[in-house]
Amino acid sequence: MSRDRSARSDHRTADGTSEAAYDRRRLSQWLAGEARADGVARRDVLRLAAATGLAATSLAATAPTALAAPRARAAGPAAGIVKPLPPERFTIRGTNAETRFDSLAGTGHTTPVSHFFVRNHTVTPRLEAAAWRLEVWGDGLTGRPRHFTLADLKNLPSATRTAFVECAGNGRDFFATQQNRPATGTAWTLGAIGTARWRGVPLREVLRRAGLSRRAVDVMPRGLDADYVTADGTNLGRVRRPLPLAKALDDVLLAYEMNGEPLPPDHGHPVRVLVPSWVGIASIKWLGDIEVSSTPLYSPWNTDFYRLYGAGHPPEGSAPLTRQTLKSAFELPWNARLSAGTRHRLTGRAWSGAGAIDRVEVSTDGGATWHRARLHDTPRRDTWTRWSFPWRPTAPGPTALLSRATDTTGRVQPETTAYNTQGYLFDAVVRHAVTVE
Ligand SMILES: Nc1nc2c(c(=O)[nH]1)N[C@H]1C(S)=C(S)[C@@H](COP(=O)(O)O)O[C@H]1N2
Ligand SMILES: [Mo]
Repeated sequence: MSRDRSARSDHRTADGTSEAAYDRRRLSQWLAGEARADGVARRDVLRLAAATGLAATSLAATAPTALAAPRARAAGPAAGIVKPLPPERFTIRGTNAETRFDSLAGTGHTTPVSHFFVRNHTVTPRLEAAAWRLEVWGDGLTGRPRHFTLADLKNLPSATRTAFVECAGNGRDFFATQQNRPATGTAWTLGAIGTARWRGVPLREVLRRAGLSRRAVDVMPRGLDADYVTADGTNLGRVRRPLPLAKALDDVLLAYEMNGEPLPPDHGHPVRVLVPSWVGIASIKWLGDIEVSSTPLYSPWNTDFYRLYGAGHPPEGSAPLTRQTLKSAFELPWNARLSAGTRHRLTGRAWSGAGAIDRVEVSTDGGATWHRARLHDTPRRDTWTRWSFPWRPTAPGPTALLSRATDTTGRVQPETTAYNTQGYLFDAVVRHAVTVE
């Protein structure tokens, strides 16, 4: 009991540091037979534990060498996405669709569904809202499993939040193109992000009504889309990832509306989880059930995936990723052609998972000098801030435009991002290629 309480208070702030401490506790409990890791290879948890120094060193011999991210089996371009994906708005990447940043110019602060990126491990399932039920179950409840219809959820107190959903791998392609070290996974540029107004019921309201026990420590939402099978044929089961109880009780929504409309099929109809400021994988779509557990939980999405591996990171990988990093982007096509001698209004967006945007600077001379961009939104946490910068190019030829964001916690976009094998959390300044003519 005291262990459960300390686990809870330790990650009360639900940030990366306390998740690291909590993760050690998860691992030691697993070693003591007190945590469950269904669907995760025993050797993978042993490897984490061994490298963290929690298990006998001989276990380190089980460390696998290949941690390549599995790729979804794509049956064709964007197979399985329901909404239209016109090429002027989207770049198709396997089962996923990346938003073209230039298509966001003039769309307003929130991203219309018509422009919002889609990240699907398999395909968008077609679910009937009327037949849908949420099951909340597990030994972290005081009683039996509870079921909620969509009408039940809508009868509970609702909350609305403007928040981005951003894939942890957003910007991954720049590990290859700017840092000469490709990482495994979808080669996103900067468009694996969108911001919407989400309306739904706070997860804590649902957990309380389901009978949350004082012993609960982890909450695992799971999607109703098909099992995820890796390229080498391993079935990892349905997409799911545990959330520490502290975060689940904080600002997490079970969202049924996106930008004032019922959630569309590709974004989780009828109900998705929305975990503000955290990596996109936490925001489970097509929610089917939530396990509430009195013992720590694992899934492949917090062991093999969504940790940082590689030189510069601990051998056991980082703690599971939580908050998103800091980025900024121009709303310009790649290799945009801009006429010399004309005043152009460059526009873009900047965002951080740690706080609000404090300032954005632009360099038009390769990073030698920086100038403040004008901000067009009141910067707020969990969402992005639009900015603009006037530029009158003179010399014709190819060049690069750079933007650099700083957030209210003092984080600044660096020149390079330390490599990690799966290409997560790219945060370096991007050199956006343009041609002046
Ligand atoms: N059930 C389920 N939830 C999921 C996924 C998925 O494939 N299945 N993908 C996750 C990932 S990796 C991301 S980045 C976001 C993407 O949300 P979006 O498609 O609405 O943009 O959903 C997350 N939730
Ligand atoms: Mo993602």
